[in-house]
Amino acid sequence: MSVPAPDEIDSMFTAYYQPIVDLNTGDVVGFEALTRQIAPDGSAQSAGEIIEQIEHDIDSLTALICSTLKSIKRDVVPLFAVHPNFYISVNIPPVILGTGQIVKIMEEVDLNPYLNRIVCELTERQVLSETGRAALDTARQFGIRVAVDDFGTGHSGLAQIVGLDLDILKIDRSLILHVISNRMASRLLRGVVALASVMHVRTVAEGVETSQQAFFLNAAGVDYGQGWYWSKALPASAIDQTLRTRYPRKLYPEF
Ligand code: G
Ligand code: MN
Repeated sequence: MSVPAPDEIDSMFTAYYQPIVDLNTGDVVGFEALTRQIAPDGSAQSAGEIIEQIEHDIDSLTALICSTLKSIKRDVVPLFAVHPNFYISVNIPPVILGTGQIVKIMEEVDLNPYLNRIVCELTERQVLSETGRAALDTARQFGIRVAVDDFGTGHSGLAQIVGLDLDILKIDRSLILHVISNRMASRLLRGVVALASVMHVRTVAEGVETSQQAFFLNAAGVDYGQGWYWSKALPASAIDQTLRTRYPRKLYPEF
């Protein structure tokens, strides 16, 4: 599979949006923008493999991030005035942050008036360069919030986040998967919640699939959840209605 050229990217991909839900109230507090590949029949497909290819080419990867940001500008910005409290989260690879250009990229796609509604998700799986750290500091001065993605999977763990001004910790799905069935996983989860509390950051549990998990995570003090229990990633046309929805909180089982 060859890497698509930068000028092919816009027509190949689109963004879908997965809701992030307040575990106390069931309100939708934000969405994560996720890349989908447009298939020949027009349907949107997972893009994992091709994104791995694109990650090897900085120009194509930059074009892909710009394309996602352009989708956000088109799909989400018109809703900011209607729904004044939700945020939009976007995955920014460390190599892109490493160019130090993130605020400039936001300007290029005309998102700079909305930086306070944007969260940059930074994966913990790849190492962030010094330039990337400086870029994040600058971005925060402009009002962008920063989330550490996939927390709990990185090799470097705490070393990666020491000295970063963070707003949100996203707890990796691999930990959430076992919180009900495994005593150590549930203790570890409560440890991460304590860590987030002393760091004064919010927590998002990723990959929540069952009501039992949602119940446990809420009881353990996790702020927000994201996962198939509430919703898969949705096309842009569903965002407005989803923001008017409050997911039922009382459906958690008694056990
Ligand atoms: O690492 P990141 O959070 O960016 O990855 C999001 C990926 O996780 C998406 O590809 C999305 O389809 C997938 N995903 C989202 N919610 C769930 C879930 O509840 N369960 C599982 N298995 N995957 C999920
Ligand atoms: Mn993410």
